[in-house]
Amino acid sequence: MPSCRGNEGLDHESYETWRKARKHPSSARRLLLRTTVIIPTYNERENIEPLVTQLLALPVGLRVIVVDDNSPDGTGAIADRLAVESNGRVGVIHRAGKLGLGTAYIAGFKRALAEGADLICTMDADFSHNPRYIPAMVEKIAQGYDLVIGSRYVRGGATSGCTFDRKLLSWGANAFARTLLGLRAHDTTAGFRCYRREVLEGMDPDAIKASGYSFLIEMLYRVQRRGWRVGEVPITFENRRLGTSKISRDEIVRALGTVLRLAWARLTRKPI
Ligand SMILES: Nc1nc2c(ncn2[C@@H]2O[C@H](COP(=O)(O)OP(=O)(O)OP(=O)(O)O)[C@@H](O)[C@H]2O)c(=O)[nH]1
Ligand SMILES: [Mg+2]
Repeated sequence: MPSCRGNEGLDHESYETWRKARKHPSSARRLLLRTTVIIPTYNERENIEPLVTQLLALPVGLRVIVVDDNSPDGTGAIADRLAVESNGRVGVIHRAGKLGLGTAYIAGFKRALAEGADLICTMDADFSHNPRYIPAMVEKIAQGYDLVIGSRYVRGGATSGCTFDRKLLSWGANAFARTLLGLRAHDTTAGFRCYRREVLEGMDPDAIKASGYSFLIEMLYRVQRRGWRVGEVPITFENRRLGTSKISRDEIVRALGTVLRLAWARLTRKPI
């Protein structure tokens, strides 16, 4: 596809999305130009540079914010170097230690809002979430959605390279959260998301009690409760190839507790 020269990492569909957005200097284009991607990192030395490089190579003026929790493997120093080399397109938030995924997102949200981003995306550093899906997610926002999830569980979505146990855990967590909380989205635990600025502005992120992975479920629940429109774009989720997973048994138990707490609030119509 010669017309894709210089757009390495974009598949045909994503490229077409971008091309259309460029032809029509409409809301999609404006959003693509005002998008910040937040990447929380803890020990992602092998992944952070290729990921940031691919994001910056997308033919959209993305900004990237890495939120690093003083990774012992030196991820934060690599991110600092990328920031220097990026001509202001990469920012880094350094935190003192491993403070959890939820508060890492919150720190990134606050920075992105303060910088004036219109669209704030989040993704994992380990290539489970491929940057090539971002144009399609942004396009969906431009169609009128307020939160778009890169989803494994809608038609056209898939997982690749995951063990049976991992698939079962993910499927079980989703079924549990959807049933108890009445969530309409299919991939409720996905960290690959794009939020319209107004969604985050209307939310007090510090009020979110859940930390770690269950933050994602609580966030989605609050977004749906406030009546925002949630859409999903199919993605193939690829299991991490480099580095190690940070999911622990404690995180899983905490996520279970979060769903039960929110389900109780829903049952008793307590405002959250
Ligand atoms: N800043 C920060 N980032 C974190 C923390 N825990 C995990 N992360 C990052 O959050 C993202 C998701 O973590 P992963 O370990 O990939 O967890 P996962 O994707 O749910 O699990 P795997 O599929 O097994 O990799 C990655 O980019 C991690 O580096 C944390 O405490 N602080
Ligand atoms: Mg991962």
